[in-house]
Amino acid sequence: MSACIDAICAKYGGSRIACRSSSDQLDIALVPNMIGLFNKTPAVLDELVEKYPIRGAKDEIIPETVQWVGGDNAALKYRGHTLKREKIWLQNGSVRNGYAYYYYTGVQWAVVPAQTDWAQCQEFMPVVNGYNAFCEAVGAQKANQAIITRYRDGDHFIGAHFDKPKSIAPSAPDAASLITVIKIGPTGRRFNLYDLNGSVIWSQIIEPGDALVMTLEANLQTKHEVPTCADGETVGDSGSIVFRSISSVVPYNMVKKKIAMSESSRARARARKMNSNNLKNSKRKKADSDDSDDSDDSDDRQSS
Ligand SMILES: O=C(O)CCC(=O)C(=O)O
Repeated sequence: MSACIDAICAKYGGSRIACRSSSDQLDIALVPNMIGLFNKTPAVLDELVEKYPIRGAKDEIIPETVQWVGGDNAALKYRGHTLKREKIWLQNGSVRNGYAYYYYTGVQWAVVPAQTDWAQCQEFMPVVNGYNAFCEAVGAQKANQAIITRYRDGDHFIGAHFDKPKSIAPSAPDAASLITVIKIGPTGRRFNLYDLNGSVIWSQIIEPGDALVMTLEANLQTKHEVPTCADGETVGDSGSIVFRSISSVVPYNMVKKKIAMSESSRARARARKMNSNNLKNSKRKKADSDDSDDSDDSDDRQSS
């Protein structure tokens, strides 16, 4: 059991989540009104929505600026599919010193420059400073990256997954690595936790301002999800801030190179596809013209 999660429960009124089937306690806690500890309210989502532009389907991501990226932006799409959510990426320090790179399934290099220094997002700084003071108080590693997600309505969701450990610092004996989800916006949303066999461990609406805190290791023993809402249920804007301690830093110029490489391999794939379509079309045309030559012949024969 994590001493850090114990400290969170003791100092901040958190309650540990138990496994439904075995009643084993997990290193996951629900903390009431975490956002209030940082002298902010869930309305921070509205502030961010009002202030920062959204890069939609046809928009370019502008490096080193705070911006929302829409789920229909080519850089955020997952294997060509629109994602039903929008995101802002922030990190500790200038990206010129490297990007704190959080690896997740389907991440594209093209979206990495959407991340920028959280010092450029003034309305967010009380949350960052408060959260890192909280980490110090409970024996956790400080966060160096935050992802803000907006779910505009009940159709927006994130499917069941665990955060991949590849680029997240592991917990140390005296410093837990936490993944902290703080709910923001005017509306609460259901949050599901599953065991790795897919059985529900916990399913509850997390109210705006409350937080779900888990160690990296507890995250790996479970899956979490923000499901779509039931038919007919009206649900307004909701969002989350997820803090992580990222261990992988990718140099600024390396990200540029990776983007150039993936663009050129995409261009090569497009050219290959076009060539093969052209070849198919010219074969089809040739076959058609051979057929029509035949039919002309037969017509000729019939008319003669
Ligand atoms: O928005 C949430 O509540 C969860 C977000 C999440 O699971 C993720 O970003 O990996």
